[in-house]
Amino acid sequence: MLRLHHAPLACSLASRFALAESGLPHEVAFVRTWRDEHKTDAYRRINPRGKVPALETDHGVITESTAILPFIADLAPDKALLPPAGTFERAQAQSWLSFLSSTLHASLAAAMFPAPGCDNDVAREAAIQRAAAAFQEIEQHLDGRDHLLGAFSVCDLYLLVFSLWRVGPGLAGRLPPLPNLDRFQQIHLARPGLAAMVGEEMKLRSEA
Ligand SMILES: N[C@@H](CCC(=O)N[C@@H](CS)C(=O)NCC(=O)O)C(=O)O
Repeated sequence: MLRLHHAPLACSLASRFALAESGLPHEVAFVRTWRDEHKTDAYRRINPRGKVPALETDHGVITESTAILPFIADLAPDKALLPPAGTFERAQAQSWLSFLSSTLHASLAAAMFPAPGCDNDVAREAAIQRAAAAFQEIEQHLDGRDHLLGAFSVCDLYLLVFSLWRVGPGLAGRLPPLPNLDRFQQIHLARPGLAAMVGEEMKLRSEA
């Protein structure tokens, strides 16, 4: 059985989306980060880094979205959530996952939740500029396209989460217009069940 440890509306939402799209049997364990549940000894036994996502599998725990998303895709080959391993297209998928994680996510996190010592206007503005540049690159790529790759993949689910974050703390109204990304968000949120998950998680977060 797969068990995803996931904080509502966090980056781990991409893994929740991917599990739903895979059709694999799974459970979702919500981690209420606003109650510091990710800092408890019990959670650190699952992921010593105290971060989400963490995916419990029959073989052990996998952390990091860029490992979890391909793992889920490979467990459900009939759903074609990623191109087959060993192909050029798979390397392109890996490239997008890395860019989304190490460039887009990192800059958005620095803008929304600055580390101690970086909570000042200069550092925040620099992070917003880095996020805007990453979004701008994606915006150009999406011109005339509905997907990051040639077809739907977990890369789209990962990008969908960061697209939703655009209205998050410290970011709303600070990014340039991104009409291709708006269209992308609308298309992918319309996939069965995804908008309902976002609604459920917004309710959960409203208790924060
Ligand atoms: N590179 C990791 C990043 C994980 C990460 O930063 N998760 C955030 C939520 S988006 C988290 O757990 N934050 C809690 C904290 O740092 O206290 C991944 O993509 O899985």
